[in-house]
Amino acid sequence: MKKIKKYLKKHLTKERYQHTLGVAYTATAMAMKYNPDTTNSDFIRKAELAGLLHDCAKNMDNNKKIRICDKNNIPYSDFEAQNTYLLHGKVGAFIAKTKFHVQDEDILNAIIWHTTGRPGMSTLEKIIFIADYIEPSRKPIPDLDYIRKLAFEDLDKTMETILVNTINYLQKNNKPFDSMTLKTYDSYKHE
Ligand code: DGI
Ligand code: FE
Ligand code: FE
Repeated sequence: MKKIKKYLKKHLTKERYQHTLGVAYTATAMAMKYNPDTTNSDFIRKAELAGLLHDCAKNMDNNKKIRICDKNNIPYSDFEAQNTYLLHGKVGAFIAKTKFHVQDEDILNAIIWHTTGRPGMSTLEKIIFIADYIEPSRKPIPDLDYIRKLAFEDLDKTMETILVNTINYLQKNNKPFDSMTLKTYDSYKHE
């Protein structure tokens, strides 16, 4: 944990580091609420680690992200190649695995999918996706305090609400959708 924090402090802006700590402790609290096995705290520790690492590649140079993907056979779509900030999840998971020896697939998937989500997300994936959106230093977003309460009541309803908000935000700002964002939205909107 110390080594990871040192790396993050060095590679992230001050604001991004602050956000990262916020996601780590929000995810920790959510994991306490949704822990599937209350005889131990493995799940809680996983959430903290995934939260800490989710944006570890966020401030990386765009060309470097592409280079890392090419060199390590990490596939990406044309859309991701054009909107390279979407790649920080995949590259972040690669760093988690190679630099910090994270082997747990659930943690790696939570990092990979934290921006677009995906259909059929695990509880940990949902927690990181949601914690990213609701952590205390997030700048005001519509319905944020309603979503913060909902996050501790119903994960799928929270997913749906965040995805509706994100789609609306992208539409309003004429930003193109990643196909995975739409697939995720479709899969949660009727639940
Ligand atoms: O890295 P963070 O800023 O903490 O959060 P994030 O990784 O969830 O990224 C959030 C941004 O990603 C937000 O501005 C919305 C944007 N985003 C999510 N899905 C899509 C998207 N942007 C585009 N262009 N297309 C998408 O499908
Ligand atoms: Fe992110
Ligand atoms: Fe984030």
